[in-house]
Amino acid sequence: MSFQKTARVRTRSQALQQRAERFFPGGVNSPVRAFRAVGGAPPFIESAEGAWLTDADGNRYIDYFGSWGPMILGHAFPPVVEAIERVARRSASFGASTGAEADLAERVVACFPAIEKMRFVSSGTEATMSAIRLARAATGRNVIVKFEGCYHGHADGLLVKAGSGVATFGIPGSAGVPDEVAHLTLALPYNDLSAVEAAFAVHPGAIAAIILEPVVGNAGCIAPAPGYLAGLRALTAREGALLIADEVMSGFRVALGGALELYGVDADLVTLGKIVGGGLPVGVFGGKRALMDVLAPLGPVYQAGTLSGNPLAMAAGIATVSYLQEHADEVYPQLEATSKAVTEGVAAEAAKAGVPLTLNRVGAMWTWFFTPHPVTNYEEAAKSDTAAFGRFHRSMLDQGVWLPPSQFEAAFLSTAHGQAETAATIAAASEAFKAVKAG
Ligand code: KE4
Repeated sequence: MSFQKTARVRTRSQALQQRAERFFPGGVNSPVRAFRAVGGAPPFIESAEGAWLTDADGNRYIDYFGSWGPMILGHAFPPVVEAIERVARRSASFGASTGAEADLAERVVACFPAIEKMRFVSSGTEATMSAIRLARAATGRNVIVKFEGCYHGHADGLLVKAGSGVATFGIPGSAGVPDEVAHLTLALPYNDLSAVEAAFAVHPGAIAAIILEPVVGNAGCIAPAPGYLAGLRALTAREGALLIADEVMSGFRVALGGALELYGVDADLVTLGKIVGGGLPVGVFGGKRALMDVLAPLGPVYQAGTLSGNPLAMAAGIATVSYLQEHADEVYPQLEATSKAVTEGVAAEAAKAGVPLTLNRVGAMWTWFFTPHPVTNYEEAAKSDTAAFGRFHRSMLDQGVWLPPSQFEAAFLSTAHGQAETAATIAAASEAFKAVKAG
């Protein structure tokens, strides 16, 4: 497909933004879409196909956020479209069980051996919120440990920032989160096992679970240090706490079986989202059978959802996950090769331009941090030059390359991205680093 170089007119997007602001705070239904972290006005999308987005003014962009992860097979992937069309003719929702739920569940269990039983929900937030309720019921404990820079959706107890000391209780990370709720969450530095040891020492017998992104995407991309995940697994097993691997972003992306497969670690509970729904609303929480059978209607833990296991979402998820399973031997090496080529090609342009850049990548998720220093936790990520990232983002967007609109997000690509997109992206970056230098 042709790569547009002309200046971009976005008058229709601007009109749509003004209209949207009448109905939605900031004109958006999710804050990051407002481009507040990078400046400029967000284009409105009209359609997408493969690796390419088309906005309301007909401008085209190479897509490197892929609906924040789900579109690993590219936009409008024919088997997914056909599956949705086929099922939609039989009604969109029943509120009763269908065979399709177990059809997708069989595939999830095959990819994530840590999941023996599961529940479908309609978002990653519901998945993590439910997993935490389950962990508290199963352990009889209330304190949760999360890590700074990890995002697990917007449930109150997970919108918590670190307290003053490493093992002191968290403080609200959002207005509307009561101190009483925040005080049940500890926010610790990622990639630091000593901080977790200290938390267990200060709060013996009180910690129900540790929840983490096994590959962080929400601070920008940060990989687990060697031995970190295994260390968390050992500590939680020793202390009688549960380990919740939030693979909403990394699941099916960094490997078919997510980070758990990639790093060879186990978890008591796993949450999934994004790719498992193929672009439709699906979240999953699951784990060992004995843990999951505590859920209603079998046990005392209540959890429910009107559209849980929705037939259209199941169809899109089945089409996506079954394609990944059947073609894993070519899909993941291809994603790895394309990601390596484009991320290192752009990093080479930064070096030529004298722009400090640190590339963190795990498979087909990565971040170019605008800092010369290594980034192994959120504190180090936060030292990035976000203004420089903003200039980079705006220049790339104007050249037809749409990156996630925040330094603290991961970029993604799909099997639809190929050499043409890689070459165009590197060429655009060469120009964009001039804009970064110009300040
Ligand atoms: P949702 O409730 O947005 O479906 O999932 C929450 C969630 C849970 N866990 C992880 C690891 C996640 O990355 C997410 C959501 N990711 C963000 C992207 N950083 C979604 C984008 C948005 O908020 O609009």
